[in-house]
Amino acid sequence: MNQDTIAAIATPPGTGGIGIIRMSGKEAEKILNRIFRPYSGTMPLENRKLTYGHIVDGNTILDECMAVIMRAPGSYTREDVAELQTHGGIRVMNVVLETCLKYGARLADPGEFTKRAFLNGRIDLSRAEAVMEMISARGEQEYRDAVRQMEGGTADFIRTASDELYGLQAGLAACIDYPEEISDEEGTKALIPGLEKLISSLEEAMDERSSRLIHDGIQVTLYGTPNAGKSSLLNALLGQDKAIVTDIPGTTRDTVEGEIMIDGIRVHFTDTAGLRETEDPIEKIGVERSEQAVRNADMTLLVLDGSRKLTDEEKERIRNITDRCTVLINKSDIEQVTEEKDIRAVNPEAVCLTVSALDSATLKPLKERLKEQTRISDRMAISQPRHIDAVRRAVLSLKYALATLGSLTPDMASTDLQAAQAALAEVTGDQADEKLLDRIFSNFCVGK
Ligand SMILES: Nc1nc2c(ncn2[C@@H]2O[C@H](COP(=O)(O)OP(=O)(O)O)[C@@H](O)[C@H]2O)c(=O)[nH]1
Ligand SMILES: [Mg+2]
Repeated sequence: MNQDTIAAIATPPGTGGIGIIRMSGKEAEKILNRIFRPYSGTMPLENRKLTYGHIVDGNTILDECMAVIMRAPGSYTREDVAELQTHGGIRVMNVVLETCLKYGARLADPGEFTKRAFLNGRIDLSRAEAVMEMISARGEQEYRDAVRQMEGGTADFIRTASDELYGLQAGLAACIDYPEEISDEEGTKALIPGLEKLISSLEEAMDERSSRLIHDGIQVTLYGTPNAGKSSLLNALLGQDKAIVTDIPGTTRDTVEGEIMIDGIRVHFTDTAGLRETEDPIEKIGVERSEQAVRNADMTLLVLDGSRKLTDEEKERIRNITDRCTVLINKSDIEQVTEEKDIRAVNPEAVCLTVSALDSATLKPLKERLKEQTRISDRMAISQPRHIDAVRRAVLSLKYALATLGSLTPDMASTDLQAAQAALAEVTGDQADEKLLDRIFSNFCVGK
């Protein structure tokens, strides 16, 4: 149990209708009683009941407010928690916070309330991380993942796996302890099917691709010759005029970015400076950035002007496309000189779509293609990069155990099963050192 009492402004910095100042710890109620005067005059406050009154420092009124005390263990942190709902002004919230500090609270570290909830056993580590994911979630899928994890989806899965593993460990221990009753060979053989099943269920549950999609979305880069219509396509895809469009080649000198949601996944577009030889030093840097954006993309769109013939440079680019690339033949609304067959003649593998930045209906097949890229697995129980890393280490140890069970003595496998168990425990925080906790909670915002 922590001894000191922490305080922080829990609402976002800025002005709003209401601002919440929160305290947690042994002194929370004592401090609250010093600075809060209920209109009814009745003290102490009723547990978990919102009460109207004034915040005061001695005889000075600081604000009108609503206050609540949630006594341990029935609170977010399992400690005494006091919350003050003041007016949501920057100055008033700071004055109230300073008054809490003056009477004995200490300013909370980022994530410290949630850290206490974890340390006091109210939530496991994966749920604590879900709180942060919930706060930072921007996409629908990320938000849903946070809900799933907050409701214990990850913790339940890990604890079930861990129980199965304990079963296997017990079986193995029996072989080691009673060699005269169970022969090594018999005993270890019996464990193999369970071990294999556990490995495949863990492997199935972690899906790195879906995890990345949920948290990072996908990066799509438009590239190609100047004037092909990249910026126009970006604007059409975003449904807003983000990039400047002119008929002067070299208009886009820096990368321009924008984001849309497809099925709850963030699709992040980067429009680039057209790729061409140039003496202009600024445009040169733009071209270098374009090349970098192409390298970093999950998916690239090579934009060609269908009303012109392909240049040698473009043919070279078509030859060099990767399987992440879709070729867009743009300007289908005017007379076409270059068509799909011309692209295929250069590279039979090329995936082509004919589009017009001026006609959003032609972008439908492109959006369908993007949609395919954003599909995520619905069987995923492990979705956080940190959890995936731990589960992968667990699987590795289980595979070592499987290999040793066949050939070496049971003692060797036993060490590997223990290592797997420890890796699983990192996810729920049943085994977590201070360093790991600091790393996780320092990413939180203050007041949560
Ligand atoms: N007719 C037609 N003109 C287009 C289309 N897309 C772009 N343009 C025109 O082509 C020129 C260059 O467009 P821009 O988007 O700036 O090309 P970028 O250099 O590749 O970014 C502008 O005059 C646009 O209006 C299209 O689909 N159809
Ligand atoms: Mg442009």
